[in-house]
Amino acid sequence: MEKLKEKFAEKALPVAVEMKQFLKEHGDKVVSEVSVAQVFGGMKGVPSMITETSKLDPDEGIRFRGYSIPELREKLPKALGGFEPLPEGIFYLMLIGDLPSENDVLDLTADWGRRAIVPKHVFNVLDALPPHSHPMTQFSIGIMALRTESIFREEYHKGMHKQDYWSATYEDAMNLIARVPRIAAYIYRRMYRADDHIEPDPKLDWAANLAHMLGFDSDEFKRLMRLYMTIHSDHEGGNVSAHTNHLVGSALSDPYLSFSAAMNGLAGPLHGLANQEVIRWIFAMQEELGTPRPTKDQINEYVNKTISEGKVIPGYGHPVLRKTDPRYSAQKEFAERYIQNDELIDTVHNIYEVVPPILKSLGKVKNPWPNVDAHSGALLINYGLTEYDFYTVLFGVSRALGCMAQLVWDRALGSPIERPGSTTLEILKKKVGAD
Ligand code: AMX
Repeated sequence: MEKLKEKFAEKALPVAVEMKQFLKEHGDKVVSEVSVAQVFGGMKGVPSMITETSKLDPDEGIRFRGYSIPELREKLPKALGGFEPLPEGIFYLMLIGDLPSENDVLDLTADWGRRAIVPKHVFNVLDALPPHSHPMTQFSIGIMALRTESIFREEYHKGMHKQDYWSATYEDAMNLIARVPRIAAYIYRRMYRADDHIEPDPKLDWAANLAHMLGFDSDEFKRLMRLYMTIHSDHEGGNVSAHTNHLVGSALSDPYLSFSAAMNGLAGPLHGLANQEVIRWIFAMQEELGTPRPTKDQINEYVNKTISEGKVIPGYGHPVLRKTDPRYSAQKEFAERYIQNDELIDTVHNIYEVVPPILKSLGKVKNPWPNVDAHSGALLINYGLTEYDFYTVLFGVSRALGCMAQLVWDRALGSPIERPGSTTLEILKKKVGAD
């Protein structure tokens, strides 16, 4: 068995035993009560699943196995001469629970490199789609086309013992992570670079290879991709994409089915598509105002107009967070370090000063602060990746790290099929004594 897989088994299998014992002893204890508002409000704040990879604090933001984003930017191994963490490191941390060594991430880069070959039929399937299909449609279909390679599906069909589910899931997870950058880059080059495709470079790390296959070979863009892939990878278990991945996986659908479904959730404008919507909204504002650098007063007016038209301000608000998203702050720091005098980035920072007071004044928005998507597009545009309807695919490539680490854990812990209860208005009325 390969080293990482062995390490995972050593870590996860005793946790599965511990969890069973914990359940036996404490299964009937009550951990929370559910209010009527939570039943109607998308189940927010109801603790109802186990996700070990990361935990979201409303005020502090995400912690991956206890480490905040600033801590990870310092502690995770970096590429030679690089400043940003290698996403291989965050995957290792999520999967194993400990910080990786330099060698651990080098091993992962090499392993994913070996697994990265995408079969020809996947490209044929993509080529059969109209070129104007949204990149997320193509991405989801590309992942489904890759399902022919599922080891879990094949082994299940052969009658695999349930104690081996995690092992087959691990193989699928690693193959999927290794292959999605190639699918993403293929979609990009097909749509925007006249089908002029670029082969992976086996000397490059996972994120740098993605940059290379997209056609962006500068060191700075590779740094951006390493940061981007690290910070978008996971946001605990309840967000739409991670939860979909977990839910679909709970039916023992293989990782390709689960992850493709997760990507369909990520493609919604209230979730991952917000990164394209932010840029679309800023461009529409610049066009309407006739300036690439609107003043704060002009932004104020445009924000109010957007709200009065019954639309949301993309990139602002969050179902859990109640402060500025540290993923926003990490990208702001990146911009301040590498990019000076950029009209779009300055506008993003001016929007940050204008939007929160307006959202607060509405009296109903629970979190007026920016989320990860408020900043990411402006950085990509700066480096020439201007085709903003592609942005959610980049988010999706990164999310493969978290979703796959979560799924391997799910199978190791023997997570059962998920089946929350639903109720009716009539039943609820009776329960609370309302006529
Ligand atoms: N602009 C305008 N109104 C907003 C708003 C925003 N950015 N965020 C929330 N509101 C409104 C809601 O639409 C809702 O209005 P309603 O009562 O009239 O329907 C009200 O404020 C209460 O909403 P909430 O409890 O604060 O938010 P939520 O948990 O229901 O939704 C989110 C969270 C992210 C969907 C919402 O803030 C939003 O639509 N933001 C813009 C889209 C966005 O940036 N999404 C990306 C999130 C991060 C990610 O997943 N990538």
